[in-house]
Order: sequence, then C-alpha cells, then structure tokens
Amino acid sequence: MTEVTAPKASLSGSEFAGEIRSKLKYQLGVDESSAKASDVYVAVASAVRDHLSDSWMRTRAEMVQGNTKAVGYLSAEFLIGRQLSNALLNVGLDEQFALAMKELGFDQDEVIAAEAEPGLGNGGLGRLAACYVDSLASLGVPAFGYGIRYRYGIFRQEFDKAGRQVEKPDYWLTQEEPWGHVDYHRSQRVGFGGTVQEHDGAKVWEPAWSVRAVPVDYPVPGYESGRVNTLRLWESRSYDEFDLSAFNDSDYMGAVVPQVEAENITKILYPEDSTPQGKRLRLEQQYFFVAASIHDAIATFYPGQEHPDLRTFPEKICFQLNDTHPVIGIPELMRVLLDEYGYDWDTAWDITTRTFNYTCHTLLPEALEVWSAQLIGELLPRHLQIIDRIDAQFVEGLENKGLDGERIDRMRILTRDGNPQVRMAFLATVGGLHVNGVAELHSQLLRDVTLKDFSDVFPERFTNVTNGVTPRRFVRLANPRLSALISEGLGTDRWMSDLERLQGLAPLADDASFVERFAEVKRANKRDFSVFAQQRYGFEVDPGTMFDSMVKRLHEYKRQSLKILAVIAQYAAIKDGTAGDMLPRTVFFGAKAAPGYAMAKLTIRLINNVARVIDADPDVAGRLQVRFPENYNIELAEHLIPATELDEQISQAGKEASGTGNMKFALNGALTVGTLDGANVEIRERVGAENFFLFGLEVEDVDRLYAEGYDPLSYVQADPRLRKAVDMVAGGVFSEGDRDVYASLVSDWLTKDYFMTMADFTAYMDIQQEVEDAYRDQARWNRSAILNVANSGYFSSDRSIKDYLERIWHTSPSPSSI
Ligand code: DL6
Repeated sequence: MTEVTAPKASLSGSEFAGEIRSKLKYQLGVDESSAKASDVYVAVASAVRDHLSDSWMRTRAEMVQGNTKAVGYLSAEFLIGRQLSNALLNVGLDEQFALAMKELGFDQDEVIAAEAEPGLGNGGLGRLAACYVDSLASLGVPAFGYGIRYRYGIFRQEFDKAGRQVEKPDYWLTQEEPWGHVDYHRSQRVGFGGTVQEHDGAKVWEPAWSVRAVPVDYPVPGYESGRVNTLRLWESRSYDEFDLSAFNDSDYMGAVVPQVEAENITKILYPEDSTPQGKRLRLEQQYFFVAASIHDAIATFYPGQEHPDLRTFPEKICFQLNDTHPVIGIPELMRVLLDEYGYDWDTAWDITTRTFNYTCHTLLPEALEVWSAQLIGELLPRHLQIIDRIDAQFVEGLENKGLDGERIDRMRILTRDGNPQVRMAFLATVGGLHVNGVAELHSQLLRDVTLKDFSDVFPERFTNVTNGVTPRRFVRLANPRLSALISEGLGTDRWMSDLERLQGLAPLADDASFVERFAEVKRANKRDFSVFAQQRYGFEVDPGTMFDSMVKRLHEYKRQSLKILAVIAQYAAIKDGTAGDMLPRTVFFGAKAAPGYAMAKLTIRLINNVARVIDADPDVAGRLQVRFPENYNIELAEHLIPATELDEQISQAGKEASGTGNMKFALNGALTVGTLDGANVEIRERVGAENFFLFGLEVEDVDRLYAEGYDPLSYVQADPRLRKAVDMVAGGVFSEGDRDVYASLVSDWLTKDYFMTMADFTAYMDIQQEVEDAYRDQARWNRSAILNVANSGYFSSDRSIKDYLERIWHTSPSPSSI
C-alpha cells in the first residue's frame, strides 16, 4: 500500500508564490500588478487543487481497490462554507500561503474573503454534513458525500426599512469557481413519470422523461491525513439542450423549454413547497440525487461489469440517510436490483436493508416528511409499487408478531385511507439497519415517543450518535488567538486531530497568568468583531459590554421570542429606573426565517424594531444594545462565535434535536445559558453544572403542562415584567404606535404559546441575574470559560464519526491512512 504523507513542508513560500504567479498569468491572464483579490483567490485555490490532485486520485483508487467498506453520506444539504482557508490548513500550506501573499504584496484576509460562500444548506443539518465529510477525510475513512449542486443556495437575507426580512436570490456562482470539477463521463440518466410495463413477468419502468445528472466533484482534503475524499454534487441538465426545429419555427422561448425544465431540478435549495408544484419539485430533487448516487456507487465499485454480483454491495458501501430527504433511495435500490439486475425480491431486500442507515434530526412531527402516494405514483410509478409491497410485507411481519390492528395501522409505511401517504421516516426505519438520533436526549425521545412503536418491535435498530463539529474550522481557523494559546498551554497542536486533549487545559483554569491571557484573547476577539461589524454592517458595537449571542434559524421552538421579551423587560426596567446597576451588554441575533413562515418573520421584524427603539433612546446608552446583522451565514459565525461570552440555547425542552452551535460556542470559551434540551444536556454534564446556566421547564414538566391544559395568560399575569413587555409590544412601542403590526404574535403568546415561552420567562430572567453576578467576577467567569473549552473535546465531529464507524457503519479507516 502506498505510504501516505501530507505534502506539508515540501514547498517554500517563494515556490508557492511562483505557482500562484503562473496561475495568474496562464490561467487567468492577468498581470500580477493589476490582479484583484478575487483573481488571486482563484489563482491560489487552483494552485492548492493541483497539490491535492495526487492524493485525490490515490484516495479514489484505493477506495475502489481496497477491502474497506466505504461510506456514502446522502444529504440534500452540504453547507460547506468557504473552502480555501480550510484546504490550506488541511493540506499543510497555510504558512506558505502567508509567505507567498507577503512576497506578492496581497492582503491574505482579502484574498480569503474574496471567495463566495456556497450556501448549499439551511442550517444545522447541512453544516453537520459538511463537518462530517471533513472528519471522514481527516480520519482516512473512504467516503463520498453525495448531494446537489444548487445554482441558488439559501436566500440572501436583507432587512427593509420596516425591519422585515426580504429574501434575495443567492447566486454564488458569479465568479470562477475553482473547486468543482465536472466529470461528464460519470453522468447518469435519471427518469421520471411514465408507466410500468410487464414483459415476460418482469416489470419495466418506462419513464416519460429523463434528465442527465452531471457530477461536480469537490475535493475534501483531510487534516494532515494525506487523504482527499470526494463530495459529489449533482447538477441536472437536459438531454435536449435545445429544440432546433422550434427555434427555426421562430419559437425561441419554446426552443429552450426542455433545458429550463431539466435545470429547474437543481436550481434552488429547498423550493417553497406549500404548492403542489413545489412539492413535486422537492420530490424530483430528492429522487434525482439519490438515483444518480446509487448508480454512481455501482459504477464505482463494479467498474465495467455488466453483470456485477451486487450481493456484495453492502460490503462495498453503506449509505447514511441524512434525515428523510434521501429515503426514496430505498425503493430506488430495490428497483435497480429487481428490474435492472434481475434479483428476486428477498435477495434485493436483504441487500437493501444491509446498505442503508437513517439519521433522524428532528422531534417535530411536522418535520418528518410524508409524501402523497398519488404524487409518488405520478412521478415514480414503479417506486410506488415497491413501497406498496414493502409495506405489505412489513404489515404481514407485524401480524405474525401478534400486534393489534390499531398499532399496525399506526405503523404503516403507506397509509390506506382515502388519501394514502408514504411516511418516509417509517420507510427509513424499516428499510435499513440502524436508526440514530443526534444527541442522547433526542435518541431517547425518538425511542420513547416519536418512533416508539418501532423501537418496541425493533429495539436493536435504535442507537445514538451525538453530533460534533470540526475543530479545524471552528477553533483553529475561526479563533487563531485561542488556538495558539491552547497549543502553548498543551505544548502541542495535536488537539486539532484529537480534541479530547483539551482536557489538559483544565489545570490551567487555576493558573492566574494563563487565565489572564485567555481573557485577553476574548477581549481581542471582541475588539476585532467590533471593527468587522462596523465595516461590514455599519453599526457600532461596544467591546466593553458583555457579548451575548443567539444565532440560529428563526423558529418558534428555539424561542427567540423569549430572548427579545427579556430584552424588552430590561429596557423597560432602565426606563422606569428599576434596572439598578445592570451589566452593560450587547445582544446579538443572527437568524433567517423560512420565507413562508409568517410568525418567524414577524419575530424578525420585532427584533429589528426593538433594536431601533433602544438605539434611539439616550436613556439606554451604554447599557443595552441589540444588534441583528443581516444574512447570518458561516462567515458571520466564524467572526461572532470567538467573540461571544454568553451563548443562548433556550429552546423548549424536548424540541431541539441536538444543536451544534452550542458546541462551537463552548469550544470557543462562551458560557451557555440553556434549557435541558438536545446536546445542552451533554455539554452541561461535561463542562460541569457550575459552569453552565441552566433554567426552565424540563421535558416532563412540558408534558405535564400540556396534559393539564397550558394557560400562557396566567404566567403573563403573574410576572409584572412580562406583562409590561407584552403590553409594550401590543401597544405599538416597537411599531410607531401601530397596534396591528404584532397583533398576531401577541395573540399567540397570550392564547396559545405552544412552546411555553411565557411559562419559562421568570426562570429566564432569574438566570440572567445569575449570569450578571457571575460575569462581574471576571476571575470566576474566565475559569468557567476555560473549563468549557477544556471539557468540550467530546464534541468533535471526529468523535461522532468514530461513533458512526463503531455503532452503525461497522467499518474502519482505510489501512493506508493509519
Ligand atoms: O443534527 C443537526 C441539526 C440539529 O443540531 C438541530 O437540533 C436540528 O434542528 C437539525 N434538524 C434539521 C431537520 N429538520 N428539522 N426540524 O434541520 O439538525
């Protein structure tokens, strides 16, 4: 086996500068003296890619030739972020880059910032997938990430004058994109619609139309592993690019219709799916990328074989279904095995169920996808037949186990009522080997509540893998000052690939000089952030205040409402003189709301207007600020997280599956104020209860309150601060006197409040008082912050991947990489 080494110090800064120079000249055709940062970015990225080529080809060859089972991570989202700095670090060219930029006279930060951020995901789920492909490569696990190369990623968020979210298209491909490599030879045909015919007893699906799936391959360099895995993102193209006869008949628009229709499939991330057309497009996207990926895996592992023995398929690759989006892959693999390769049902089912595993990322029933059987039948008629048979076989098995009819009906994959539906989470649970949740509490609730019927019958299928984040991007690159201090404190930088080593910092929490240096890192990061905020968003941030951040998707269960009501209550206290010597703070929000989610969008508007009113009020100056930068994305996270001191993880207990922001903040030395929800539970266990601000109802309390009949008004009446805050919103203080603007929000708070914001308000205000007391004792605060860093090593995505290897994939790193 080839000896694998990272190309670390084999190149000098000057040599690297020479490579960049030649890229500028021969690839971009620009003179070094007139090159813009964006030209230099493309030149550097292309040079880095050249360095990856050997390892990339070798990794691919070894994956196919080796005996190690590969992992196919199927995900509709990969929120990868900018690639350049990560690639430079992982491949060991970061120092050469700094030297080369100096020699060539370019500002390295400007060059890094010239890269457009691919927003190919909505939030935590997509970012997790990106962390996992990074860790898979770093650990030397042969793996593919399989997904979609959307032309438009998640929308760019702007705020209008009234503070409302406005969605703008995010066209991230406006500049040359040096990472993706289009591999036309690996294109796949993906069919849709049509009918199923029977020939000599065999079923043959004759699609009505098909599109060409073209792979765009992105290199995923492992950190110092010498491995470069592939993230293969599919783009849809037409087979009939252009209808010449229509054009010649002067039907210029008609001539491009097939092309437009085909390209629409991968045009946009998460098309609005409240309309039948939107739903159809979502299903087309899902089928498109999994069908292409399954065919690609067969072509990869059985190259050139007309009659491969696919009974060995589960030994070659296992597919991880990242949530329900790729679950249509189960009937697709069945179809391929039955109809294209002629296996009998039992053999096909055996192969399929040994190939797939499913990760569930939610506890919200509405987030578990359900497709109408009619839609599946129209778009994928053969798949509906297969799902029908899987369901029938499953039901027969349950009957044989003696389950009662009511329970069986509850568990059906394909419901049998007037409007039959396919429950994708159930299909995933039945059609694979393992099901996992993403934090211990989440996995327990999946077993005990959401998928209880299934865990009762198949307890051995259920397991947990707590999420993790990559320390390379979110500590080493985002927080270079802290990284240097950690390396110095530990006497090594090996923590970047073995994050549990951070525990070695724990004794330093009692070393006064280390504590002071740690505090200075945070202060410097806060100053940096203030400069960044001024330059990027044009707003003032006082680095002398406590930085308190709540950044995540805007969703009612996450309870940005709780935070903003507390801010309003503090504002009111300042105004009426009861605030005392309140701790000066800057509260940061970062959040996008789904375009069709009215309540979330109204909350955004409220936050913006609270920020505006507070800013305009001289009575508050220097005591309380709210800052809501537009368009929260990975870049902003990378700036804000290292500067944050208090992280808000305040979802209603039992609703946040895990969270990964909570891990990033703890690793960067922020303390968490949080409920016992998702991975907060495990963070608190590890960092110590005394270093975590816990408040609020627990899962059992929530259940009890629902059962008793929850009455939010009683909580509003019981706490005058809450009453005042709600009155201010209702009375138009944040809407220039217009009482209608937030009427629906206020009415929800008072009459429904499904996520029990009102019930948790008093406890939240109390814990914030504790936060203030703790913060005033900076020695104590910094000690706690260091212990957060020291005890968060468990939350590395490398550990998560090792758990997947052991509990689910039953494979190991490729021998050459260890
Ligand atoms: O597992 C990644 C991430 C979790 O950290 C979040 O807690 C969870 O909300 C998110 N799930 C989704 C899926 N849809 N929903 N709801 O984005 O996954």
